[in-house]
Amino acid sequence: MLEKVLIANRGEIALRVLRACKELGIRTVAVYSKADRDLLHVRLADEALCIGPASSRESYLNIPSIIAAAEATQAQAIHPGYGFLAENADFAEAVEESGFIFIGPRADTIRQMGNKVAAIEAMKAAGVPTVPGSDGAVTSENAEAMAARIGLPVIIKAAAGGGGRGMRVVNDAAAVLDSLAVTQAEAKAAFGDDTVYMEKFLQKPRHVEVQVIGDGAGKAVHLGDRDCSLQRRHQKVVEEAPAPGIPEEARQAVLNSCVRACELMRYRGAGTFEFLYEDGRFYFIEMNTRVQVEHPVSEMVTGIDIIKEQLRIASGLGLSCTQDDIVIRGHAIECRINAEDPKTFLPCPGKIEYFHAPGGPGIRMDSHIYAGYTVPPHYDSLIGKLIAYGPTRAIALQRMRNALDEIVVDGIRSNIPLHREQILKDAAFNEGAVDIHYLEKKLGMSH
Ligand code: MV4
Repeated sequence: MLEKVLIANRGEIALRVLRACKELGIRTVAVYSKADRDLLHVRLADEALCIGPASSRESYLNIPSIIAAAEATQAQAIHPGYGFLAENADFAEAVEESGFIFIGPRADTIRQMGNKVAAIEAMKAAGVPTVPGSDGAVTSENAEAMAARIGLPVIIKAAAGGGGRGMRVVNDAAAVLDSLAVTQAEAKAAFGDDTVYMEKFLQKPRHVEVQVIGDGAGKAVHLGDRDCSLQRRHQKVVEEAPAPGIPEEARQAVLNSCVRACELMRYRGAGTFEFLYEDGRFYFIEMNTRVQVEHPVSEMVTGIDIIKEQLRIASGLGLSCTQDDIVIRGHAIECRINAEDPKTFLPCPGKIEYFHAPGGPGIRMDSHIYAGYTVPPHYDSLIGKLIAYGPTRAIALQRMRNALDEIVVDGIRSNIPLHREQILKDAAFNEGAVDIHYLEKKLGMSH
């Protein structure tokens, strides 16, 4: 097993990684910005180094500073968490070239999945179902014919984009060339790459994703699926596992196709296949080569600690289990708790005067906050994740409602009222199976 790991992240995920390391007897190095001296994991780590000023660019995104910290502390491996440098292939490469282990996929895998055209190509070759589309880049020469073949509406997406950045829906044949030019120009400006591709635009899909773990040597397992359809402006708000109401045959087929794809690419570490699900069919859209915010719901229904698996794989110990050992049992729901105004959704940093964590059977709170902690204004507004597990979805939902009645975060505004008063009381959400537009439509109506 690894002996010392540097945690190149902050907030709840840094604490989550620290806890897994401590469980495995791995010593920890925290790196933090000047605005983050008071983070809980910084206090709990064996060693802590300041790597720069508050701005992410100069600290958590500063590759030379992070590698210098690993050298200074003689860490063996670097865990990138999510966000920041987690899916930066140049970082993964720099880490390994400096003689450290990157806790994640090989740099070439990250690079391939970062190019959405290459990712879709690899998935098609592996038998993962994809969206009917351009099968490669779209240009002004072929765009109109492509749109006609696929059928309107279509969506044009940047190959270097992802997560909702750099895409445009086209409803009208006369608008194809203009939309293409605008999307290409935006892609060039945002990513330095104007490659775009085209897909059939699905009007009311759900967002269903598959959690996988690969050993890097051709063995992989899935930990089931998650539904992440409740989102606002491409930010997930509530996630759950398993995705409700999916026919078992379609579910098994897509899960197995993801495992096959991982085995073909000798995928290493934790990853997520993102799908749109509509009318009983799955359509691959992109792959995330990191651990995700919502990984706890998959942990709760499988009993597998995904961070510990990442650490095992990076240690060369392989997976702790085979697919036959993994049973999806019960249901888990996660509410993302953000320091934001519940009406305007604007970030609300500031001092937490009082914090009471909810408890009871099946309740898990992954959070770095404590009474007296000041949420800095420089980073995203996630202050914790409340996870409810139960033997059934109905029980998980009721445990979540109870937990939302118990939790107290005083001193700053948060989206707890949104979860308690709007989402967990919503009839369609309680029935399971709302689409990706549902929350924005509901919020639009109540404003
Ligand atoms: C789509 C789509 C409809 N049809 N692709 C947005 C984020 C990025 N991961 C892909 N996205 C979408 N791709 C086709 N062919 C609708 C979306 C989309 C979306 C997807 C998942 C979760 C939330 C979303 C919100 C708006 C649009």
